[in-house]
Amino acid sequence: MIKLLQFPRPPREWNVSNFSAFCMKVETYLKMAELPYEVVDVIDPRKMPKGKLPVIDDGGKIVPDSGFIIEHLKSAYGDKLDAKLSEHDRALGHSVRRMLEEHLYFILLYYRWEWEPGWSLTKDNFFKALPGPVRPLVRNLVRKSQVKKVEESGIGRHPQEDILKIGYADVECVSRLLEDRTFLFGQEPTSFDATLYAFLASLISVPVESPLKLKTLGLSNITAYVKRVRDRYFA
Ligand SMILES: N[C@@H](CCC(=O)N[C@@H](CS)C(=O)NCC(=O)O)C(=O)O
Repeated sequence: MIKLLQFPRPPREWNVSNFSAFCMKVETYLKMAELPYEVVDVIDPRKMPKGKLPVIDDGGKIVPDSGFIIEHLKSAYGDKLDAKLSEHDRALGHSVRRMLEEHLYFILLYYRWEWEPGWSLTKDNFFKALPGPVRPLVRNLVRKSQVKKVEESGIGRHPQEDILKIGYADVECVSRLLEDRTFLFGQEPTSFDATLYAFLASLISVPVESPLKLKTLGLSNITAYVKRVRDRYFA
């Protein structure tokens, strides 16, 4: 059976299957594609081939990176989710995916690791699987490295009101593209919905009450979409 290596699950009140949107993306894809899998908890991503999670172990074949994982799953088990997509929709899906994974991602990191109210929740919840004595040291080191990523991405150089503005522009763009459809491209999910759900839920379902979350909750098609995917695949 496919093994999905990911961070240990967050507490129930986080309302998401993983702290990491990339891990959620792969798990959502596996569910949408109806591929059986089991989860393996990994505490230290530095031991992974690319130093990051998620990774899958598919019968001994180790595949890191959510994008390459989905490519592998498509070629090994067929591509029923995306088979009917037009070239135009594939290109559009690709652009949306990149916007969320390579841009909105750093804004989510900012609100969880740098913004103090978010950090106080991350600090108390993300490190629970670590043995007590090493916890304070590790969490400070990890925070430092996450904040460095936010700064180096350029997001952390903006004042807070601009971070909200920049993040909301992404979410509003998704809302306009989604309109009132069930999934991004119609009645049935595609692999792009795995990314969309993972990043939107990571923003609005978790208890980090960021200004971006509060503003996004005003977009009714986004909140309905997140609820719909969650009810269908993670009930
Ligand atoms: N491009 C990768 C990104 C994965 C990623 O950034 N994972 C983060 C968690 S959200 C991670 O493992 N970070 C650990 C680190 O950078 O030390 C993918 O699509 O899987």
